[in-house]
Amino acid sequence: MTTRAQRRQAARHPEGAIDRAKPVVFGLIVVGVLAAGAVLAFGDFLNRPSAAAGAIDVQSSMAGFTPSEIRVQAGATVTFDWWTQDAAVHLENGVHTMIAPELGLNEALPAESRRPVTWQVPNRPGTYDVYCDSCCGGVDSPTMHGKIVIEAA
Ligand SMILES: [Cu+2]
Repeated sequence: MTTRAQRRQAARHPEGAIDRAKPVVFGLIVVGVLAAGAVLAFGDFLNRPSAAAGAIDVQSSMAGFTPSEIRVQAGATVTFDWWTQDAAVHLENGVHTMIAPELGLNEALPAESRRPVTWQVPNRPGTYDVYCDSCCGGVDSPTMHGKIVIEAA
């Protein structure tokens, strides 16, 4: 039997309400931690500035160029939206490179960065080799080679 005094005591010390709220608070903390983890994991992607209109997304990594085949129009001016997530410690001189001597390309990309590379495509349709010479065996490694296909305009 509950006395009036006991009910007053319960009103002043609502431990029961706190106990009931604990699972809810715990759930909110779990959701918050997961959300923070997702932001940390995917923040790089979310923060990537959007590429200039028409820019060609090119990633350099230990797996080479992605995409490994880049198609462009002869005589066009194109922009590569070039980026890497690799750390400097894995890269000679702290950069990936993009080298195609026949095409006048010889560019460098610092570790964990992105930069636009604007390139005047020669008016010479064909398939050309492009390679990175600053990681993973460089020009001697098949992995570090890509293709640039110049299509007749
Ligand atoms: Cu490289």
